[in-house]
Amino acid sequence: MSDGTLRYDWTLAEVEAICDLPITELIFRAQLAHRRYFAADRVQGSALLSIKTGACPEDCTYCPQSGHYKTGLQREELLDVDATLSVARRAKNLGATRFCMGAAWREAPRGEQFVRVLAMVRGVRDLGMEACATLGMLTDEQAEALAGAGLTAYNHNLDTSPEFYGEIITTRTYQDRLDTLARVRRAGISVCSGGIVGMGESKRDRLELLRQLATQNPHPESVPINMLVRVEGTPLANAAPVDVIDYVRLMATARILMPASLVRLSAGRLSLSDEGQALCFLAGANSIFTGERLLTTPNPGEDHDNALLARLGLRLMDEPFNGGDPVGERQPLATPLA
Ligand code: SAM
Ligand code: DTB
Ligand code: SF4
Repeated sequence: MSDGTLRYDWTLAEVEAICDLPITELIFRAQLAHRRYFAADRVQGSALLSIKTGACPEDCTYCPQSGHYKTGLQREELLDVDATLSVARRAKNLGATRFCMGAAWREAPRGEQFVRVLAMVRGVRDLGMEACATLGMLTDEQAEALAGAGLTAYNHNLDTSPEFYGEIITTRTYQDRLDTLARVRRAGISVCSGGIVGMGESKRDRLELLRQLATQNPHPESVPINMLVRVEGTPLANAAPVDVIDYVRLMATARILMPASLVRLSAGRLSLSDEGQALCFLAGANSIFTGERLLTTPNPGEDHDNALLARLGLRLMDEPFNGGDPVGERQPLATPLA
């Protein structure tokens, strides 16, 4: 089925067959794949900051920052560079090696605001951290400018399957997302792209999302699997909770399909028990968002996470992954198993 060799030609039937394996076999295979590319006791700490908050023109039904819904969120214009870098510095001191700046834009702006974001990127890199940004759609020129400023990765999620996408967002298309991802890749920036579960999508939609990601060549270097954070005022405020075992199966499937990528246990950890999170790590998840806030919603925070990692005998990575280089060498292999 897969021994951790990189493949880009997965069929949906193959993806389904992996996801449906007996859980013991599924986790075992995910572990084999994981250990070919990563140290199994290490998890990357990645910190998030919303650098521009709310009033977004897009209508993503999951998102508290969409201007289409009344979520009571305090809007905020683009932060200044110093404020951003002081948050990055604090995050670094608390163990994060990656800093992701998120903005509630449909597309990255032009002019002074974009220049300010470039300065933020340079500043984060100067701190010795990986710099990630998620600013909406990009032009080729913007992608090249971000690459020139040293941006390590660009986050742009496909969110779900092409078939379900129109149920979630009507103000842009799946193809728009793929086009921006292609621009990011062409500019030599590493790709962070994943999705959300818990929006009313079917199992097939979830697996098709993974297939979309895993048939890109190269694979996205980073794959965040968010569990929907249900926010009052959004159309998905009352969506049904996600079955934790289904979520774990998805993590393991992502790990097997894209063995060399960071699979991120991302938004939604407050809905998971410590045991649920432990299962996600067993399934091959190897990153968490650190700190008490995601972009606009709460996250477990340092004290809880330190206790959890200690209980599990896991440690945060202490070096930027890839040495912070866009698409450089992968982290040295953990002890090969076979
Ligand atoms: N506006 C840019 C965009 O959409 O690409 C960047 C910021 S946007 C908040 C980044 C990602 O956060 C979205 O693609 C979505 O996958 C995720 N996200 C937003 N709201 C979420 C929620 N309530 N629960 C889980 N993930 C969420
Ligand atoms: C991603 O996939 N998850 C992060 C990051 N990329 C930017 C964002 C999660 C946002 C959760 C809702 C919020 O806090 O606003
Ligand atoms: Fe805007 Fe991004 Fe939220 Fe969609 S997910 S409403 S594009 S901030």
